Amino acid sequence: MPLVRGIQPDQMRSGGGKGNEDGTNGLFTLRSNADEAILKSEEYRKLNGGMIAFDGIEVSGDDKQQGGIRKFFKRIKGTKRPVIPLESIEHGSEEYPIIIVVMGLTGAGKSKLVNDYAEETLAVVGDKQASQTKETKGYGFSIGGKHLILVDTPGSNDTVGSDKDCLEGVAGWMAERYKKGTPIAGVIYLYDASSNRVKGSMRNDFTIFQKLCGPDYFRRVFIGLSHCDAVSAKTLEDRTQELKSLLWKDVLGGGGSVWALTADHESEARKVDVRELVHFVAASHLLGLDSSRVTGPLAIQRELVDFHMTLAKTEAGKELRRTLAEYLKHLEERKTGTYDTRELELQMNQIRRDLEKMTSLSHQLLKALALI
Ligand SMILES: Nc1nc2c(ncn2[C@@H]2O[C@H](COP(=O)(O)OP(=O)(O)O)[C@@H](O)[C@H]2O)c(=O)[nH]1
Ligand SMILES: [Mg+2]
Repeated sequence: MPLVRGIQPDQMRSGGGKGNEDGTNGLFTLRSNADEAILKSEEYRKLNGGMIAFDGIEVSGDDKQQGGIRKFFKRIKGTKRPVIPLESIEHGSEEYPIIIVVMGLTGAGKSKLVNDYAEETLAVVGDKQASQTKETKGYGFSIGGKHLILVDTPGSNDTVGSDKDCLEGVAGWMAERYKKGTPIAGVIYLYDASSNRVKGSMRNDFTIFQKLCGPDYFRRVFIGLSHCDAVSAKTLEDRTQELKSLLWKDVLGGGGSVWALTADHESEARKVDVRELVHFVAASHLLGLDSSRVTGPLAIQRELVDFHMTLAKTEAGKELRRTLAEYLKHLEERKTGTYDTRELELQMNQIRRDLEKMTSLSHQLLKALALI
């Protein structure tokens, strides 16, 4: 099954119509039979304002392909996605909204994705280092007769102090939805494709993320590559191949997928538009709801709500604690031989406090959940 959606740059150059070794047509590439069925579904058509993606695109030449895709994205961009207040969604409708959570490290482009989807500035976009997103926050849309909530989250970061707050915020938000009975349609994990090596923080963050989801939820994980415009096609392809075989192996093996994203198809015809991905996640969830393949909960939701665990006891919580303890050890080692230790001491105290607080604060979380 093809796993990287949207990047087969060489195929573009060599002309359409030819199959890749993975059986795809070399353009948008995702073409397992199941994917194809989703793209052709009534659900997908409705979300896209009555148009099936790639409608009328015959794979018979680059010009024609590019023209077709431009036409499609012009239409999808021209289709209104009205922003509506969350309260009116959460309290006002009989049907569950389609919830899609966007996660990933600080600077990955989560808030930008929300804005690109809305085609207006809803979330505050930061720079690559400092997170501007302090809380887990949903943005409501009315689309194709459905309510959709895109959830922006604060990403974790190299400054370890904030990781506990991030996990707690997201886990709490998810637990609350589960308690209310609303499924989470999918999680888009954004990954900055321009960062030139897999930093320790990325490895840890993805491991914690995996534990948060649990293997049963991997097929609802959509890894989105952001910052694709900042790397060459060759680098993007090489990097993705490496990540697929190492860091993302388990998630992909469990049914997850990778998508190379762009927000602007005027200039870039090889990647997947953020709107298209969001609608694909939504449509595949809706189709699943009509069959036995219902979107189940994330591991963290069951752990917190069904098993009444504190955050520290959950798999994601344990992984975070392990990471924090390891980092603490690293700082302690650095301290020996450092003249001015004030800065290090501050960091270390912060981590110690976080490790302690993880248990007491999650008791508060459990109490809050009990009231729902
Ligand atoms: N060139 C480029 N910049 C991006 C992309 N996605 C995000 N950015 C920039 O990266 C920075 C961080 O984005 P933001 O959405 O705040 O990241 P967040 O911390 O994940 O919410 C901002 O300056 C964005 O404009 C992308 O795909 N390409
Ligand atoms: Mg943000």
